[in-house]
Amino acid sequence: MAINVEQAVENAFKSHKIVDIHTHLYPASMGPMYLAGPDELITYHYLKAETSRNLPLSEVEGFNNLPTDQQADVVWKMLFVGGTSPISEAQLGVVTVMNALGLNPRADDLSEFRQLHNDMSAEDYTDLVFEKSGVAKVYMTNDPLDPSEGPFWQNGFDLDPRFQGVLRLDSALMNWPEPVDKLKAIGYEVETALNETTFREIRRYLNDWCGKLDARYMAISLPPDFEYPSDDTTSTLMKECVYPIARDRRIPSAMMVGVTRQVNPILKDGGDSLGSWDLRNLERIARDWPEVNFLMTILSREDQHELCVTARKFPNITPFGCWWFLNNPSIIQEITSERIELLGTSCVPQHSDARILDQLLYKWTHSIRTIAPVFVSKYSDLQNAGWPLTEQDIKNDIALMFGGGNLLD
Ligand code: FIX
Ligand code: ZN
Repeated sequence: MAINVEQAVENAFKSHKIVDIHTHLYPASMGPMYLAGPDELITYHYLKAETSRNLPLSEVEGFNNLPTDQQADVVWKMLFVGGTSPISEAQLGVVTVMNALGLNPRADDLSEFRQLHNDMSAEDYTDLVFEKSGVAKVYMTNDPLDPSEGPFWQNGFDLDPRFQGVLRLDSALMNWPEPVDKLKAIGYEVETALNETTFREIRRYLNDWCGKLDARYMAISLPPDFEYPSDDTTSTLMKECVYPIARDRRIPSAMMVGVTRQVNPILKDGGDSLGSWDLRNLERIARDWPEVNFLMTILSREDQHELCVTARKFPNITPFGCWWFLNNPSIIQEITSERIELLGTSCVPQHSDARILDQLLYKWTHSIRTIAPVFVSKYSDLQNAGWPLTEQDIKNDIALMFGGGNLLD
């Protein structure tokens, strides 16, 4: 008996609570790390970059140095009130969020949004956003060396179980020996030299903090010229420390490759860009470390098909998400199609990369609006090929790919 595939896919997404495996979200109990509400949402660095394109060049630096609330007023005026229609993905996202909260997206200012947010406790706002977004859990981006975040983990705090830990390694490993003082300040006797003492102390740092965070995986973002093997310091530390600990602890090593940091520092957190990565490096990493599950997200659109093929060659590579500049409907559709065609269900189609809690209200509705039709097409092909498809089949697959669970195998 043929099923209504479109309805079945819609039901599967409606009945599944998403596990969002890469975000920069933190619970309200982490104080300044918790970002939510209109002023943070409107000053998301995507929107600041788009506003900067609409300002006179002479005003861009000043705008990017304004206090958040003043910046939000400028963004609102430039991109939503006085400008053309807000049809970029980041602009559309704000409209989706305001609609979900019952707010008027064509308001002249942010007063209504600010009032709604100020009238609610952070805990109630968090409950509202999780309820409306269909998200069950979010994986954080945790850096014990961050001066704002570290004290929370050192002193202890009440962690909302909807927020799960991920050990982020950029500040501990990159641009060596810059991390030496920060690591020594919290008790790891690393040395400037990349010697066995340093390797041993960094492995201790990884073990200690994967434990403290109950880390779902270890993550690092890497530039497009990251090479392996190489005597580059980051590559050496990945080989001597991260991959062995990932193997021994049986947790994934996530690599997010292709980011070129601060190509335009005037834009601050909006100043990063991208470049293509030579995936021969990934072949060598996956071959050398067959027991490590490599969660891979790569920033260049041009590398996506090759990532799928490389994942076919090495079962320990799991592509995840449509990262950053790829998180746009036209590219999400293309990437998801080629992943399903080449990898079936052995991938994690999406993550939100949300930085502000409110973004959960648009990043997933926008993604599922684009991803669901891909699954409708594939399941329709399956049913038309003669497979007696059931609704439960589709529910099981969606739960696997959007549930975080297969990462822990
Ligand atoms: O390295 C990362 O985790 C990136 O996602 C961020 O650095 C970036 O600013 C971002 O949030 C992109 O969406
Ligand atoms: Zn991120």
